[in-house]
Amino acid sequence: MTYKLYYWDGLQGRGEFVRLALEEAGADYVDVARGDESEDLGTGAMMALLDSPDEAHPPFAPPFLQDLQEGGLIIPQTANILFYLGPKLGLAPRGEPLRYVANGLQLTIADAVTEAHDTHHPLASNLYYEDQKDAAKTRAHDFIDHRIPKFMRYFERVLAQNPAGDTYLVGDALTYVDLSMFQLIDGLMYAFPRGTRRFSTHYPRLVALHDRIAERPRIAAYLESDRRTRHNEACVFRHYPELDKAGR
Ligand SMILES: N[C@@H](CCC(=O)N[C@@H](CS)C(=O)NCC(=O)O)C(=O)O
Repeated sequence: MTYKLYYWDGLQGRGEFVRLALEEAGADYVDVARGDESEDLGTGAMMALLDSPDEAHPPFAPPFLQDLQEGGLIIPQTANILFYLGPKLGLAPRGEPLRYVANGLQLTIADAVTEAHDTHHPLASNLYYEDQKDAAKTRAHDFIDHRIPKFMRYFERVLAQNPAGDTYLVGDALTYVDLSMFQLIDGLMYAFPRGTRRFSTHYPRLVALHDRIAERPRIAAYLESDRRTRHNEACVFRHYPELDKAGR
């Protein structure tokens, strides 16, 4: 085994952005929290590492990755994990300059993910959704009316203006950023089916990219497998009908 991925069991969450890259590359990895306690896996093993007083570089929160080929080095933060894994998995742009462009896009995707999370937790992450429903509605409707269009118009423009053509977001070959864009669009479509109904009209290149990614043989097999947790209301992308509304 080469990599251990640490992320909460039972939801796609931010771990899914890393999982998609590992799956596309056919990497040798284990999803620690989903594993069996008898094999020193499971959520207990993840918590033990998070709280370990002996870990040289302790992570703050899942997801984090452990590279067993590098003495068990721990890499935290979704975008940073993908920046690290990209070249090793053949999913980074060729050449250093474009790797920073890819990282910039990945960080922008992370911003969009955080804003999607904040639609159902606008006041405090520690409060239940049920304790902040009114604010959530205001935040979600603003997200649908203003923030989703701003993010998606930008990503559509990135794809349209790619000097290497509009098949991939960066360069002329698949990168982890394309896989993450699939996940962002997939999550938004799940959470806000009404708000995203006109996506293919407004963002045709992005929707085509999403559909192409879903059809890649390893991704298609993964999406059908029981390794892909279904979208649910424990995730960053939650479908609460009362937060959804028609998009512009
Ligand atoms: N910026 C981090 C955010 C990590 C994060 O918020 N992880 C969540 C799960 S998706 C968590 O467990 N947070 C615990 C906490 O913030 O206390 C990333 O992109 O990886």
